[in-house]
Amino acid sequence: MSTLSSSVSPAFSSFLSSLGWDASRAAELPAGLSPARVARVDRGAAEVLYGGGRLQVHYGAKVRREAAADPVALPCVGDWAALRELSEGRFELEALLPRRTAFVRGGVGRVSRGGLSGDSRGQVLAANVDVVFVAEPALHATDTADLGRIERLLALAWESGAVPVVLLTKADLIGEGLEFLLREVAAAAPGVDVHAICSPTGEGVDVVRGLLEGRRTAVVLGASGAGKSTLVNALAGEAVMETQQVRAGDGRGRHTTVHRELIPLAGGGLVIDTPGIRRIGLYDMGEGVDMAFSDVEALAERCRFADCLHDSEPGCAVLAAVEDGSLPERRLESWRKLRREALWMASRSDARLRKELQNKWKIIHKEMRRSGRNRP
Ligand SMILES: Nc1nc2c(ncn2[C@@H]2O[C@H](COP(=O)(O)OP(=O)(O)O)[C@@H](O)[C@H]2O)c(=O)[nH]1
Ligand SMILES: [Mg+2]
Ligand SMILES: [Zn+2]
Repeated sequence: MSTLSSSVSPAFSSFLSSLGWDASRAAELPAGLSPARVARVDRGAAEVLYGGGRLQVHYGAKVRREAAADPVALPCVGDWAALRELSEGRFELEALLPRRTAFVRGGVGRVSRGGLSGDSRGQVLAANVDVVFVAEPALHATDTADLGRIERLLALAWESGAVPVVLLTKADLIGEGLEFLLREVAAAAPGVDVHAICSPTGEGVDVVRGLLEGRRTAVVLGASGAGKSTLVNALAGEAVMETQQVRAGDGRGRHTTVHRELIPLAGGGLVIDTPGIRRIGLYDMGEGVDMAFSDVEALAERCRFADCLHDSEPGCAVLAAVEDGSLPERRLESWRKLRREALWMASRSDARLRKELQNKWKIIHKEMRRSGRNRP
């Protein structure tokens, strides 16, 4: 269908492929539109990488309509966009190409009065990402809270369809405890590679760069001050992102990265820097939590009862593993917490779907009544 390969210059097409564009993408591009990749989003407009440069584009009517119905449809960093040229050099973002992966967090709408806050609406933090880097400073990565944050991000990362990798940043500040730390974090991240890095000296950065080979796209997630932007700069080989200066006085850092931003790396591959997010809720979960807790899932298969809740049932393999110390109790607690939240989110989105359906029928009935009245 697409005439892309025949209609664009070699320079344009090599620029596109450096952004991760390929033949299967070309087949998805609507005829007559041009491809661009969203580098950054600013209320109602996107900055896209296009034709070897950057371009500010506004959203077309269809994109605005779909985003009003569901914020997940809003263009987001990493998206592939189809642009329509309105007049010489002026473009509009007319459509998004299907997302291969999407990191979606939940509970970002209104805050409810109940114990758990947030509603069932989601927000896409990054799209078409191949690797999710979960950045955690080595200093305090064994705190229950920090391991819990890693597990939460891993569940969301697995759910996104991308491959998660844990990066223990600021490895220079930990000293001898590193081996112990790596084991501790690995136990909270079954099936996930864990690397220690020190971005200012470049230690471990080559390993990270290697994960982007083949023009892959990564997103770096983690708390504010985790060293995300410092890593991005080390990968880029120059200061593309502003990093935190420790304030004199209280010694605490301040927020510097405000926008999520896609950065093409000179050596190949792309990385998305993000601001630290304080609260990250689960969104509609399929396998995400199960994959982040594959160790618990594997144990559960050996429980006497297929519907074992691992509470106090006889013959429970999960409780037995906690008893003999092979499964940290903290991890079982964490699994319970995330399962509960996932179930709660599912019930919320069921309620939302019901409500949307009701509203739709209300509108249809209203229109039927109106057209009935108007009939001559
Ligand atoms: N000692 C040490 N400091 C680091 C390292 N990586 C980052 N930092 C410092 O940690 C602070 C926060 O880094 P920044 O990249 O801005 O964090 P971000 O909020 O996650 O983007 C800055 O003062 C960095 O210089 C590291 O590997 N070792
Ligand atoms: Mg930053
Ligand atoms: Zn059990």
